[in-house]
Amino acid sequence: MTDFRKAITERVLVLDGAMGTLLQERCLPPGGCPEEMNRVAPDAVTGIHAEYAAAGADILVANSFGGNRAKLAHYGLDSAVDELNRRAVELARKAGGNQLFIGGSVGPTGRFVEPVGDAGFDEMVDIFAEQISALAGAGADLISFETFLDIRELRAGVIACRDVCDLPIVAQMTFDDAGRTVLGTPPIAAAVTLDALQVDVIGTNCGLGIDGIHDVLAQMRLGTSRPLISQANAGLPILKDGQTIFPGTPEEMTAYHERLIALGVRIIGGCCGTTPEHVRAMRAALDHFPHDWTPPARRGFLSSRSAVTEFGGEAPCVLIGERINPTGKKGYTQELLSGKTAYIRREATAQLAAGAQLLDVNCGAPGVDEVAALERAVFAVSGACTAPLVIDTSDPAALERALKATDGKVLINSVTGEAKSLERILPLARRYGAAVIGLTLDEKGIPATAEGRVKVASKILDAALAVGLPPQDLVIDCLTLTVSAEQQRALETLRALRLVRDDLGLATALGVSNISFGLPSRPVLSSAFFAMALEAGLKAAIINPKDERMMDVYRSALVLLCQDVRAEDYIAHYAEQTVVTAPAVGGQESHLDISQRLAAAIVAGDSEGIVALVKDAVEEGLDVMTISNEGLLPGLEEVGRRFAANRIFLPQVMQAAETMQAAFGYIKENFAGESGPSLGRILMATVEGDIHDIGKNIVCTLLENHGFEVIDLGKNVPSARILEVALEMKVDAVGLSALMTTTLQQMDVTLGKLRDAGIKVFTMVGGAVVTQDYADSIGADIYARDALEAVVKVKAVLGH
Ligand code: THG
Repeated sequence: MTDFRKAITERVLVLDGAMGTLLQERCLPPGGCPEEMNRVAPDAVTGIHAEYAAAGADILVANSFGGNRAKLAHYGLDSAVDELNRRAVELARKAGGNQLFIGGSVGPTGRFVEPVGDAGFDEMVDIFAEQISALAGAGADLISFETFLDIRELRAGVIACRDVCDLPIVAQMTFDDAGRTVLGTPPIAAAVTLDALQVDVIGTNCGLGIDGIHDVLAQMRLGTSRPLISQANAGLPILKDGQTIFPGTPEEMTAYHERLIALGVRIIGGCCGTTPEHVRAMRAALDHFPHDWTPPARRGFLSSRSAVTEFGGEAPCVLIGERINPTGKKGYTQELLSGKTAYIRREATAQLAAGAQLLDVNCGAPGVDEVAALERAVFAVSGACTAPLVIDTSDPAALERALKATDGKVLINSVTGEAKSLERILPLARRYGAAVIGLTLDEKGIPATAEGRVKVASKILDAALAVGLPPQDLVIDCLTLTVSAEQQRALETLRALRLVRDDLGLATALGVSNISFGLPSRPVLSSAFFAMALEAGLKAAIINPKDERMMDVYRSALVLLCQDVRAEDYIAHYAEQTVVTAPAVGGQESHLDISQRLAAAIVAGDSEGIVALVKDAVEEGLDVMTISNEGLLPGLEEVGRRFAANRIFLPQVMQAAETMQAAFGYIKENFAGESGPSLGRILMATVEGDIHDIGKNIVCTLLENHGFEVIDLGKNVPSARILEVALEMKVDAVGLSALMTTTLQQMDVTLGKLRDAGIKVFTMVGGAVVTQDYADSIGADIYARDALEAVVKVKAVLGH
């Protein structure tokens, strides 16, 4: 059989259609375990594979999607991981023989990685490694990650896969019609992160019809030069006579083939609702087009969970905020020693507001446990903002912990030309999918001349290429030394910038403000050096963006270097501004009244400081109703507005909710009975057969924060139980959640039973696959597309 990696360069392959929906029609009982069918109904599984093979599929995907230990545990099958995954591959192989490629399917665990959830990163890697070992051991030709919503969980999966085998990796996430995963990752950020992990094929499955999938892939193409995969649903599900129907016809699904091929899609398959009939049509349609595709040039990007920043190449110099660094900062050093994160979160947002695009995170100070501190800092910065990170440490152990804690593709700061450093750091960059700054110094120190530094840079480049890092992911720091010591070295640094760019073709970085150590009026000198370095082609500047002199130079230089086209950014910034005022320093919040400070703390997610603020408010004579209605709730409403405007994402909302809970926890404990009457009692549940509950849990938290009493029945809840509790507890509303198309009907069933029993309550439905149309069709009172909308709508009917 030909090699899979070679095959996708030669032609576009057809991957099969849905497994789950067909199993349900044929053998899978409601709420049953799909992977168990590999044991109890092997002929049905092989039969489905055989139909896809006959329809012309090149790749058959084994029935192993939920075959990880965490998922199988819901059915008491966690000890059968090896058996069920092996059988999955064997059954597909039986139908496909050696002519077809067999893909091992790997889906999410249903758990979330800390700090969002309770699963450790290493634990996640372990769970995936167990499943993938079984799939690889049984002879799978590739591993296909499908339907991931959490980029960090997918990172763990890919890393696990690389640990246990060298099979080709296909990595797919699922996006909603607003263009993000449920956890806030847009297609381009997913593409950048997965590209850095060096998977073979990047793409998307499920969630959308072919038109939406095409748009997602067009976005992904901007962030990667790798082959793409398309697996659309057969349209969006509609409900007809109590059955979920996927209305997409084979013709609709093939209408995008030409555009997909032009984008570099090298595998076309289908997700929910796609049948052998669709696959036959996809195969036939492919014969109408040439399959040639030339990958675009690779560009340099960094990513966070929710955003990307381009660097190097044609992109203008990026600004890296330097202020999360204890050098010369007593307050921050103190905070590092005490394990707190308020300074970090405040400086993260302040530096971005001032114009930084990336944030350097440095926790190295005497007496600080850097391994723990750096992880804490990464979580804190990721929770407070959406900027990609630069991890600044010389401790490899701290670096590795931080690399596990990050959500995207970070820049490692740094490796040196010393053999020991190259050996330790570069493999970490490769394994965790990071770019890296190379410092031009080696065992002999910093070369005095520009030529000497280029020589070290060249050695770092060779070592990077040898471990498989692409040159776009290496940035050379030509090293700024203070001009007060050896004056002529500043010129050597500037010369080195040009040589590294012209002779090695690499991007360059500098810690610009080092230039002025030991001299008065440091910003004057630093900003002049900055201007010269920008002209010499500097691509990444580590600076203090709150220093207006530096920002003035930066904005001006971009105009002069033709990188701010038509001076648009310059004009936007300076047109209105006649007098340049100094930026506010420290204690900016002191002029706000206490209610505004409470609201600001909720928005900032300051879960550590909120209780002290509530105490201050009580001391100022505010009663708890006022604290809640004029401080905390307006803060949460602002969070809602920012979320709706795509300015913040789910992790930030959760951090705000946690802050809210800390405040209410304190109030409940100390002022029982004073916080006012409950706004209503709401029963919440994920319906039977569905084991997803992150969305529902967020709704519960926010409803509680807004003064409702919530009875949370958890996940996989039978309709009879919902009925019983609704009656017994006299609830005012029932909220139901479902994340899978296969469990949607349970909503209809449950609402029907409530009506039949004559229980009059407001009903609310939500979840990834639920739409307003569906909610209307089953007679639900409220449809909410996210947790904040749920709160607004419930308040409108129950709250006063
Ligand atoms: N190259 C690379 N990384 C680096 C540096 C570099 N990381 C660290 C450093 N150099 C860049 N970061 C800083 C951070 C702080 C200061 C300078 C560079 C600084 N601090 C003031 C002091 O020490 O007096 C305090 C100023 C304040 O309070 O804000 O100047 O070269 N790759």
